Amino acid sequence: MKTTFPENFLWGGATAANQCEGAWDQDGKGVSMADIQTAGDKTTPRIVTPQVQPGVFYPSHQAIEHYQRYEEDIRLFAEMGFKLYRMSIAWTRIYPNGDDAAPNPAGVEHYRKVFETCKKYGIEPLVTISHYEMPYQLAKKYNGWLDRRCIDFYLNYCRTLFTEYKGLVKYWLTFNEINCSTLFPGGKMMLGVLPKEGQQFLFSASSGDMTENFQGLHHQFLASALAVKLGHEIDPQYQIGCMIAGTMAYPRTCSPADILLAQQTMEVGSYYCGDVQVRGAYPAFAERVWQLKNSKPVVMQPGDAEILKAGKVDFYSFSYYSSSCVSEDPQYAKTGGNMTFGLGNPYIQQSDWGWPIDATGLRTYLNEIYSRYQIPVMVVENGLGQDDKVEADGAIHDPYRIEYLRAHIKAMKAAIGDGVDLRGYTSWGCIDLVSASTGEMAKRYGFIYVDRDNSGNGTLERSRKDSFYWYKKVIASNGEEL
Ligand code: BGP
Repeated sequence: MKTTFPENFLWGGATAANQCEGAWDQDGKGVSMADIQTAGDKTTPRIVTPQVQPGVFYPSHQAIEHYQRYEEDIRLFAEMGFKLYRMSIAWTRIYPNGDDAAPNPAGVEHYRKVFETCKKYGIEPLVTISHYEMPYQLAKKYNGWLDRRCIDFYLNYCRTLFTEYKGLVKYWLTFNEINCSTLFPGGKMMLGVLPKEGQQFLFSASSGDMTENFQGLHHQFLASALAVKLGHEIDPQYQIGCMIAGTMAYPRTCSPADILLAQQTMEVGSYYCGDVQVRGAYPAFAERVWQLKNSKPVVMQPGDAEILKAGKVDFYSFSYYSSSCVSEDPQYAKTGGNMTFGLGNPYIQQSDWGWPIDATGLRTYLNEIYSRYQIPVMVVENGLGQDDKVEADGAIHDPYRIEYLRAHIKAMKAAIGDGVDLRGYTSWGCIDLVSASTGEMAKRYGFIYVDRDNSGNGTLERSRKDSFYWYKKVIASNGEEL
């Protein structure tokens, strides 16, 4: 039994453009869906404003200025020994409105420089093509992914990326956490749908009509499949993956009803999207999912099934933070937990932001996925969001983060021992950045501290946390020194 990481294992870290770049309106960039989201916190939800409003603080607008400081940041990643840097391209830097006739040359050049810098430091980029930041104009003019025309706009964008960065990039992900729109009605915001005047998308609302969610998602599936096909035509070396928000659903009790519910939760949460993107067809249980999730059946056009079949991904990637419990028993349904993570689990602890911490669940999930799909797997997000304290001497001691990551890396190692073909690991927010769910800076994931607070104050100076030196050792020893 193998219990070590493979020799060429891809260690690294992950970011997303809208959470780190800033420079939201520079060098021809258009407004994205992320640019109209206000800051929230643990208890205050982020608000999506109908357009960019003067005097409102939007955390993505400056973020941590990775746009200006990418060189310094990549140098720090290299110092830790990164082999892989997962990052995303802001669609609105390449096509500011989404439906422009030609790409924006300044945007194209920017990412070329970023990739060249990665190359200089021996880091392979892993590029998310769309990470929660659809061009605002596509939302406004077309209602986002509810309109099939967005497939063509997305493919134009992909064609530009695949052609311009041939030789500089090998790994691509078509959509970040594509399954999020299946989870709750407000997930349609991830599909580029704007709330109607005076309305808000509530991520805590678990009921409501989901027909638009599933239809918009169908269009993304088609776009993803066509992108995979196109990418392989442009460069057969390209490795193009799906990206799913992965979470293990456990039955809260051993009642058969709870076992069934846990299975169905996994189907909605992971396998519905995974099956389409990996196997190239909707699963047999699709109709039950639509029924369960209060959606009318997805409308397919002639030829759609063939498109899905011809665009199967090369590898399965996912984010993993937590597991959740589900139960039919109203006794548990009433207690603890939130919508996203289901019911509380008495066997596991939660983070300061209420996210359950369950490293064993990562091993279980890896085994589930690999035995189902039998294609290479990558963990492309994982980490602990927690605030850090800067000591008087400038040191930042973050043993809690090291403990979290150590446990999850051990779980991956065990999964490799189980036989899982795991190729890479990019921990989330390798440098502190804006939180997607709350818009805060205080929810820090980084090995690198960034001096900036929730209201946008700070020097933006970077400093190394204890976890920086720890992760460097982990990489240098290929996961042996934990
Ligand atoms: C994932 C997103 C990331 C990231 C991460 C952590 O769902 O793909 O963009 O932000 O979650 O979440 P948060 O920033 O809300 O703590």
